[in-house]
Amino acid sequence: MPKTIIISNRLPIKVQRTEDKLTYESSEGGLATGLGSIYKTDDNIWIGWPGTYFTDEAEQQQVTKDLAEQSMYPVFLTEAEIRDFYEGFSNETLWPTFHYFNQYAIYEDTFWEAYQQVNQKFCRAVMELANPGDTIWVHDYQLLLLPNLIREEMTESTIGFFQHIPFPSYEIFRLLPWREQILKGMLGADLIGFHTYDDARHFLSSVSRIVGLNTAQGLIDNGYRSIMVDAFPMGIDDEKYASLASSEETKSKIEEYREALQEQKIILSIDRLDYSKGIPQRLQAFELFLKEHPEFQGKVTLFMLVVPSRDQVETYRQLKETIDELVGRINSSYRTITWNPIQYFYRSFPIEELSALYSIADIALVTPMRDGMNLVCKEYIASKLDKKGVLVLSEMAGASRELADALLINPNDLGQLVQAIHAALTMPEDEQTMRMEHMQDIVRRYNIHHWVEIFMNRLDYIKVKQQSMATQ
Ligand code: GDG
Repeated sequence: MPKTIIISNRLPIKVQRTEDKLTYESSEGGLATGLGSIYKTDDNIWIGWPGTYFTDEAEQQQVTKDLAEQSMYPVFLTEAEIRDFYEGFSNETLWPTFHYFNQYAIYEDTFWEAYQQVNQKFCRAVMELANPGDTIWVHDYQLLLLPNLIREEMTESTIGFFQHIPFPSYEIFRLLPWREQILKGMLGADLIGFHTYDDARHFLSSVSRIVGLNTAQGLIDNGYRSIMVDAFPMGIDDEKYASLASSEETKSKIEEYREALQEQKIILSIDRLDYSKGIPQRLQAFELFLKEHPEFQGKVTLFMLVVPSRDQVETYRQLKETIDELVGRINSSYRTITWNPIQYFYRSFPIEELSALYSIADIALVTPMRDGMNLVCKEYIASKLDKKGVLVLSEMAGASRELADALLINPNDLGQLVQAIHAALTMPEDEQTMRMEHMQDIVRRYNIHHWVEIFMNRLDYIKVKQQSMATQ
């Protein structure tokens, strides 16, 4: 029976070696939840890196055997591969370029070599498992070459590709020395999906200008196949966040926080440490807000969670320093004996505490400079059981295309951000409810299960279309 093979850089599980024992901890990420309905059924399987280095052959065999019971198949990567392929080409070349921070991009041949080799390694893993007739779904920017590598081995296969981060405009993308190889790698797929129409449009423009193919109406004709390009805005598991918000554990956390915070209005900000997230700009806007609206001093607290990430890399280390300094400056200028304007945490939180923070936050401040989608804002909406609360959202996040009832801002416009914070804090409750209900409707309707279903249906559709075109 034909099966579906999901491939991403990381498996939805973390395998760890503690002393001489192996432990397996599932990841509860949105993608894992959505694709769970696929890879956990029939003979379907998920291929990816298990998150730890395994060099011993017996150990590799043990991990492979254990993971097979959970429908997963590991690709073992070495420390050098993670350094050059993942931290190097993926995160220091592609990530900055695709988020319009090309001044941070490193163009390094050894990174590119490793990127090609690891994509080939993933291809070999696919070849060990794939049969003609299987459906293959490749995820994200670490594996841009994989669709075509698979196509060269199995010409007739059905391949979908989804990119979770933005696709930049042609003027930015063409700065990459390996732009043509990257596009040709992606074009091995039959269906190429992005979060927004703008990302899809930028991709088509690069294909037409760099590869010289016809891209009319979102269909690319490469002479052999029609390749479809479209937007598939990813959703979340809304029911999970709603039921977490009403769980006993979350409720007791809410009580604890409420008691500590008394009547304070809460503004919530949650990101991984990254320059694309606009954290310093957000802090500057909050500082300006306190200055321009002194009546809110002592009455509002910014809860800022920054999840540690890549802080050994120079750009990230500097960003962390900038944030530390800004928080220190604002808190020392405005704090009183009984009030601290910013509660700053540089660590990650258990999901129940996250849920409690979503529940009590009067405002979610989601202001990235650039973001593929941004799931935090959707999780905030799904957690609002009382339908109160305001979302302030950057126009530069993919989610802004769907969530028109948020207060949309340009993260570079500090004045506008200050106004939005003020408007959110003073918004009448009935307006909050009306906006929240509209947004909850969207988050519910276009949830993660809908996303998976619509992508898979479209992949079937393009294969049928290709066949009917071939017989014409
Ligand atoms: C890529 C794209 C796109 C955060 N802090 C904690 C915590 N989180 C969880 C959130 C949320 C996730 O991490 C972050 O969501 P993102 O949307 O930023 O997703 P990424 O996977 O980082 O990024 C992005 C996404 O792919 C999906 O296509 O939206 O644009 O960059 O789920 O809840 N979770 C816990 N503790 C924390 O402290 N437990």
